[in-house]
Amino acid sequence: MKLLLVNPNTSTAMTEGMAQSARAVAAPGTQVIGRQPSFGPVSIESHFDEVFGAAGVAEQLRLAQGEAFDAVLIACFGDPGLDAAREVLAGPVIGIAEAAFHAASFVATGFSVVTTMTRTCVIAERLVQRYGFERTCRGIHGTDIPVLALEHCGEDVVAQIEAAARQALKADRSGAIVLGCGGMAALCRTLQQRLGVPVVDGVSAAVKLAEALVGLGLHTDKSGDYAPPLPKRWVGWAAPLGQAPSP
Ligand code: 5HY
Repeated sequence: MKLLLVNPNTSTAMTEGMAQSARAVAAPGTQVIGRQPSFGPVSIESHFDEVFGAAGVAEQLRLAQGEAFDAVLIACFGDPGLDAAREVLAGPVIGIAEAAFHAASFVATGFSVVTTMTRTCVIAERLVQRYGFERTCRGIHGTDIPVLALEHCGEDVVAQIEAAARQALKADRSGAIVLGCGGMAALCRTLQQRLGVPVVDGVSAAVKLAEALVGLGLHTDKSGDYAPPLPKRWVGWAAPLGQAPSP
C-alpha cells in the first residue's frame, strides 16, 4: 500500500525525519512518501501558524488526488486540516494526535502528553475533547522546547523531555506517555527504554492504524459531511486549490 505523510510545516528536514520513523515501523509492502506544503511556517507553534498548516495540508492533498494513495497521515500534533483532508481523498486520513490517543488508551488507563511550546497545549486539550479522551488523558505538559530544536537534537533535549515525562507520570498518575510533536518520533524508543512505561509516537501509531484500516477495506464515508467540496469559483493565490487537478 501507498501512504502519504503530510508534514503541515515546511521543514523538509522534519518531513524526512518523520518519514524515516514511519518507514521504520511500516509493513514490508507499505511505501511511505513524505511531503510538506509549498508555503507556510517552518514550524507550527501557534493558532496563526496552524491555520496556514491546515491550508498547506489542503494544498498537498489536492495535488495528491490523482496519485492513488491508500491513506494519508497528517504529521503534526494539532492534526491541522484533518476534516478538509477527509473531504478531498477517499482513503483513510489519520492525524498523529488522534492515532496516539487511541494507541495510548489501549495500554494504560491514563496517559500524559508531553509536547513542545506550552502555548500549544490548548490545541492538544481541544483535540482531547474533540476525540473523547477526557477520561484517559490525565494531563498535557509543555516543555517550551521549540519544534525545530528537535531536528538533530542532542542528549540535553532528550534529557529535558525525559524529565518532563517523569514529572507528568507522577503528577498525573499516568501509565503511558504520548509524545506531543511529530518531531519527537525518532526519540520514542529511547524514551520508552529510559522511562519503563509505554511511550507512544503519533507518527508510528498512525502508520499502523492506516495499515489496519486499509487492510479492513475501510474508506472515508462520502455520504455526508466528508463528501467532496462543492465546486465554486475561487479567486486569488489559492484559486488552483479550488478544484481537483486535471488528470
Ligand atoms: C508538530 N508543531 O507536531 C507541532 C507540535 C506542536 O510544527 N509539528 C509542528 O507543539 O503543536
